[in-house]
Amino acid sequence: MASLTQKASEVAREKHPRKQEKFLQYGTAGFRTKAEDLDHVIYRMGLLAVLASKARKATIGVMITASHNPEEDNGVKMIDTMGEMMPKQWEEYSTELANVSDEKIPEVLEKIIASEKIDMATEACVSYARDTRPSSASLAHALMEGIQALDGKFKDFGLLSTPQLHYIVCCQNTNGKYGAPTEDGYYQKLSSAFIKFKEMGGKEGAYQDTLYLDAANGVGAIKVQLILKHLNDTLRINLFNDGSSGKLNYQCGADFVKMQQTAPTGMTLEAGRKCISYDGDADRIMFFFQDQAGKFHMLDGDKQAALIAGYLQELATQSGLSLNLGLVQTAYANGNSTTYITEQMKVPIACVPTGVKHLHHKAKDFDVGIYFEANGHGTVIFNDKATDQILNAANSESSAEEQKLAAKRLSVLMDVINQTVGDAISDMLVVEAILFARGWSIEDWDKCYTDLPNRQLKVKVSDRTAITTADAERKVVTPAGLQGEVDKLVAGYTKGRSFVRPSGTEDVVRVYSEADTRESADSLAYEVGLKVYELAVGVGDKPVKP
Ligand code: G16
Repeated sequence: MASLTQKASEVAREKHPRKQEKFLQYGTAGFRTKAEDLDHVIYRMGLLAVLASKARKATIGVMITASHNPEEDNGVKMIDTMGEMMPKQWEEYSTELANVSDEKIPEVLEKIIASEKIDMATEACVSYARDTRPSSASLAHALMEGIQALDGKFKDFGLLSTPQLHYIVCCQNTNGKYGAPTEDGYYQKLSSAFIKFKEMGGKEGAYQDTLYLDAANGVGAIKVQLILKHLNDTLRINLFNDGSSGKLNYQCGADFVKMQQTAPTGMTLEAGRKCISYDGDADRIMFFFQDQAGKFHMLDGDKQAALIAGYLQELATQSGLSLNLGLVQTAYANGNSTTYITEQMKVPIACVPTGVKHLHHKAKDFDVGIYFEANGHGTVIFNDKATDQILNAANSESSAEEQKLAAKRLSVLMDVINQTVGDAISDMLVVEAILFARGWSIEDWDKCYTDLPNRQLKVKVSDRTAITTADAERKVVTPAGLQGEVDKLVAGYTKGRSFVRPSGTEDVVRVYSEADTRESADSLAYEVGLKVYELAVGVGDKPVKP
């Protein structure tokens, strides 16, 4: 064992040395920073993935992407055996391993081997993929060299969307029970379920099967064209920002649309057109349209959650099933979405900190757990009880026709959903399936509730880790006094709400605010942003008055 970990250190020194002392933290979605600072980190993630695979006696996934971040950034995250995020202790191992000197690599590896009681004779297999960033291919090579240094086996899936790799890892570790562990298997599963769902018929209405897609100049542009080939004209897509000219995520993509509350560049809006934006690695989706009066409407993760939860709840009731269905949100959820979902739909809501791992984990408390971040990242997970009940009801000879049809719809929709993680392609199909079933246009869907005006700001500070939070990020703990200031400011606005938290993917502090009017939401965000700047040692430009 010692000779193997020594070899890992030698390869590091020769080929992937740690060139600077900058501390890097495994954050909300793995490591994210400038691509040029990542070579040694990704090599080391190759080493760690081998240990994780041996510890789990199963395949581990590694995705190279910085998702919504600018093209110059890159990142890496590990995917656990069922396609989920890695547990906390593995995040801590990642951070420790990423920050030691090349010479100390054997020491850290051996400590992990001992803590996890890893049998080094166990075979290891790592599946990995990358996004379309220019830096991703060479970083994938560094990862592969890390895997090889510890004698691990690997499967390189080349370019994939992040959720496709999550899906494949889950399929690999369930011996194909969740689907065929290939990219083609993913298209087959989702598309055949979508076609089947449409064959069951929908209500007459204003539904249209045409979408206008801003693919953020990312991997989603390539992958959506592949799934379209399997969809047999059940969906039409006009593609924009397909990567042929524009820059990744630059003035386009789901994060841009959500943050700026406007259409992406490179796409012309026309009244009634149903538009969508993916982010750079296609794990988030935003819907939007322009109305007849020229006003922009955005249907974010909260509205997608409301649509999906409402329909699933209806089908569960019609099927006569007794399922505990719930929704998980974060502090970013619009106040009016929370009110609508709890008071009108009567669906229970849980609030957790930002990050898929928190939402996914909490969603497991329900038989049918729907989770969505307002930024458009979300999915639905069905536990074994729900899955069995739905499949039994769909195949039952005794139940009434209407009951059986509802259960069949549920069972087919389950296969359109990528339950492993939020997935722009899968979510697009799920939303389209529901709109088709209801006979709804995007305007019909939008009417369920009206968002409270809201604003997000980024504030640069000298050390964002100085900001700590509690109560699912709704309260600031440090710096002392900041929460009191936020409370005072919020008290001055009707329906005011605001919170502050350090980003886990960018070197900024995020400020969220909402209030009864656009002007108030903007002004509250500005005032809170200024307090953050003053009390948390802001750097660079101060927040600008709206
Ligand atoms: C990642 C995470 C999301 C999170 C987002 C922003 O998204 O997967 O859960 O909401 O980062 O995180 P933060 O506010 O901490 O920067 P993505 O799409 O970039 O992978």
